[in-house]
Amino acid sequence: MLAIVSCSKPIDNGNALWLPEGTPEVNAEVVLDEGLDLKNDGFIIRDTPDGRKIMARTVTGAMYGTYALQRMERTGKAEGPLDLREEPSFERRILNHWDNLDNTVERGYAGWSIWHWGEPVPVDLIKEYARLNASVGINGSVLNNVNATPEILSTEKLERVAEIADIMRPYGIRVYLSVNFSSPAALGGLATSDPLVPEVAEWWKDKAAEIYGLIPDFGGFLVKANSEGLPGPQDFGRTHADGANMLADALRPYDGIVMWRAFVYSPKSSDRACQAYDEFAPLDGQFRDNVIIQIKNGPVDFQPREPFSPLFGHMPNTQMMAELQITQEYLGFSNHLVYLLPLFKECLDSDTYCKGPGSTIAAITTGKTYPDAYRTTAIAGVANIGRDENWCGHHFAQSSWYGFGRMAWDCSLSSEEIAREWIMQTFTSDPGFVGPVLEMMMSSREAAVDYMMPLGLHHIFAWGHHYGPEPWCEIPGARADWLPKYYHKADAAGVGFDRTRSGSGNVDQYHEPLASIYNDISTCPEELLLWFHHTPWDHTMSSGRTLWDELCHRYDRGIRTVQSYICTWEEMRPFVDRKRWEEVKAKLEIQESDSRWWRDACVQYFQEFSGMEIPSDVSQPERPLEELKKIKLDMTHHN
Ligand code: BDP
Repeated sequence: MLAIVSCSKPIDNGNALWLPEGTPEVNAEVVLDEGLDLKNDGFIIRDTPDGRKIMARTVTGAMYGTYALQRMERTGKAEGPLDLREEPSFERRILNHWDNLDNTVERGYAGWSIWHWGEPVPVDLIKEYARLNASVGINGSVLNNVNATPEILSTEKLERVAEIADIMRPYGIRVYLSVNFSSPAALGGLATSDPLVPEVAEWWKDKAAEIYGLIPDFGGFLVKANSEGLPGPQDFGRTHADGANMLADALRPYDGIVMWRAFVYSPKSSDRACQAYDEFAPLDGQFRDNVIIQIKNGPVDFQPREPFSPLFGHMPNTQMMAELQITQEYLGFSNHLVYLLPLFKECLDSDTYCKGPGSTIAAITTGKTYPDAYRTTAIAGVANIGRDENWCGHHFAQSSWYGFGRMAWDCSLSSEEIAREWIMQTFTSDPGFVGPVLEMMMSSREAAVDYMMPLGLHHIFAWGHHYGPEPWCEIPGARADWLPKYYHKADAAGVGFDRTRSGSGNVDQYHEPLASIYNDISTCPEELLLWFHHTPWDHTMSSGRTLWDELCHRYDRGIRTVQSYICTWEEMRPFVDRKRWEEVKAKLEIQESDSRWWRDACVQYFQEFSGMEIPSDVSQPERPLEELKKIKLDMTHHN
């Protein structure tokens, strides 16, 4: 047994075991005991006759215990007697950075890449990043964009990756890389990247040897293949399984993994929501045991609300992990206050019914539903981090990063508990602040759904930047399924995508009873109505209103909720330093004005089809549609 008698600073206990720089001072003794029965960097915090102890098997576990106790001290939960034991829900808790080698960040709204490619290594910044992640239990970072360039695997870049890995290692964080499937040809000069050609497999094996020579604890590869124009095994007539397995074999000697993304939509079905399932479900059971299929929460693309991806319920012999988007690509960038944990939890808590009730996405991806299929468990969040002074562009956007980590560590925590912790540690634990701000955060995702895309509407964004509304958008020659009209299908009869059995049949990708519930307009949850049904404008909703009136009410409700945030924030002035208060205030004003923009655009556009009056008890559109159609924001390079 190794006892560390204090944990205030980096400690060399004589056994070359250190708690990393910056680990907080807490009122407890840290005890490392390799014989403890604890999984995966878990820890115990216990009050004993000799005082309070943090016990762990690993240094990383001890570090997590220290942060946990600090959190408890700061949130008023450290009163004794304590006896708690924590082990993570997911073994791999990973951030996906969509950072490019030119330091831009795809869908990043918080400045340039923190990795400073091509510039001196920002050691202190990376340490700080690692410490923030460690404090919530995140233990992996994919450093580069899923739209990966072959160059990331060049020796020069790998050496740089190794330097970053060295800085993060003490904090328990492993690095991973996104790789481009055509690297053997594009970087290695081979004639092909066909996964079944022996020279190609050899090339990847040599590359893996080079990587592990530099980074012994390298985590593995993330792969976007045959998706949105990226190369993949299908270019050579091979399957996703052929491609993933070839890479998995290269990483196997080092215990590395392949996270193979299921974000594909080759238009074999006329409904994009069906396509990932169509391609992947038939491959169940064909993947090596060091491959995990990484699946976005919804079947389309990180919309404000989607049903869960039906793939989760249909690969019982395959390891799966959820990919959530922390960066707010479709939720107002870093301008809108939208706390995302309710969205994340909605996904994890969704019951797929694949093995009867209780087969939630959390149960599946933590390996409980199909234990035989899982060698490792994981979860990924697309990072919202950049070089901005506050890391995320919006002070409140930090809460979704924090929350992703907390949920990945313990997926039974509620989004409210997580928000409360974050508020108390970030601002103040004064109840006069915590209560109103908690209410604001907890209602914010639903407010965004209301003012952007209520009742199951989706993907009616402006072309390219996904910020504002453009339900009318038409781009000659563009893929139909990148355009709003494909999704909303508004006409004189109604609005919404018919995914029922008489439509695209997507409902049958769900297990019963969901398939029948979604299929029937009278049982389909209203929040998903226009996702699954082309619904008549005069359809009666549970409120007693027509669909048209309800739609107008939802937009109005969204605006009113954001307006109430401005009032709340005014009252919070005494609790917050001037700088942060003003910065948040300025963003709330943008959000409020954007919410009216969404209402003006959507209500007036859809009115052209419904031909119905806007109810008199809601706020009325302010700007004419023709004026809104002229708005052209250049937000493609938001950095
Ligand atoms: C979409 C983004 C695009 C990503 C793609 C992906 O618009 O920038 O490359 O997803 O996840 O959400 O691969």
